[in-house]
Amino acid sequence: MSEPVQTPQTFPTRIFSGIQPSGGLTLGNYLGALKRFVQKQDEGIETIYCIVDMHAITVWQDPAKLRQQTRELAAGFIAAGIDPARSILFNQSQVSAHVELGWIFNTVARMGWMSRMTQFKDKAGKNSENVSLGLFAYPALMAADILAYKATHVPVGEDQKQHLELTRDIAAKFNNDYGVNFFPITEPVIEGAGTRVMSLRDGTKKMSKSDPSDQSRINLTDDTDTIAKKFRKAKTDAEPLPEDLEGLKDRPDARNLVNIYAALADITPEAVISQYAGAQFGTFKPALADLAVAKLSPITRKMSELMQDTTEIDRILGAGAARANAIARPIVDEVYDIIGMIRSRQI
Ligand code: AQP
Repeated sequence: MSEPVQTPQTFPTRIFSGIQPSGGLTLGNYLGALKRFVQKQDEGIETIYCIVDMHAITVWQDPAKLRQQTRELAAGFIAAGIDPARSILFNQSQVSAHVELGWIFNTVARMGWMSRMTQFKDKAGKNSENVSLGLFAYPALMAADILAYKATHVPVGEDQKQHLELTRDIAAKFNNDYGVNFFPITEPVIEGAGTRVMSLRDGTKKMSKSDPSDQSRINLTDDTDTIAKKFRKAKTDAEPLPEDLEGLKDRPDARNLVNIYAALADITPEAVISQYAGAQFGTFKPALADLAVAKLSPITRKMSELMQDTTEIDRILGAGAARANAIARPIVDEVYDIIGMIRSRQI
């Protein structure tokens, strides 16, 4: 074990989170992540937001599409309210500290921990012999994304909770193995009614940008008619909305629509139920569609305006990457010192 290195005992509040450019943004990404990223920025906390392109390639990505999706995601961040002057916004592959620390964390994380990750099991399915090694190692790189900035808080959707627990285990094991208090034990921030937006075709399955069925999700690029149509066709049951939330217990599709309404309107699911108790879906679905259109269409419009100038988007990502690198580089250099790597190269 190496000589303990002097490190700070407390960690200033710093938010980090990321989204993969593995498809277009969905309502799930917006309510579970993006909307809350903006809130954190507007609370005046230091916020670092990353388009995690190195994660996206853990499943096959067409190069031209990946470029397009990365720019579109950047446009989505800005259109939703991320201000690149107040938050750091960049794409992961422009800051090499992520993959460097990711490799080190591959040596810290245990096979047993990684094997328990349910997202890998879900994504690999019956095909686990044939998926990439990167898909399996994904959560160690995610830990590196967060800890390269010593981020103390990570706003995410419910689906990322287990990966955040792994990040905490990796930080604790690193600190313990090397006798340091170098990495914070990061807190997940999972708040509000939009932390688990479900598929519109199956209320027990997460809404996902890579679901083969486009009807299962609302995309941030969907036009007004498409949004209305998707909500109209969303799977529900024949019962009206109940008098209280308890009445939604065994009705996942209905519960999902109520949660979406609550998250879009910034009210609680209880408040939605008290407003719509006894209403048929023939009444509730159009109201939900109207609300979604009112909230999403200004973002969609702004996204398409921003996409007119991709040079400017690339400039913003490059400038964000330089700021991100200025934070992460010294942290990862210190990690090399802690673990005993010789660092004598002059240039
Ligand atoms: N359905 C969801 N409800 C609430 N939050 C969600 N998030 C994703 N889906 C939902 C949150 O969005 C952030 C970015 O997720 P990601 O793109 O990095 O990966 P993911 O969680 O795997 O999202 P997708 O849409 O399902 O992507 P694919 O299909 O490529 O795997 C995270 O904070 C996530 O919690």
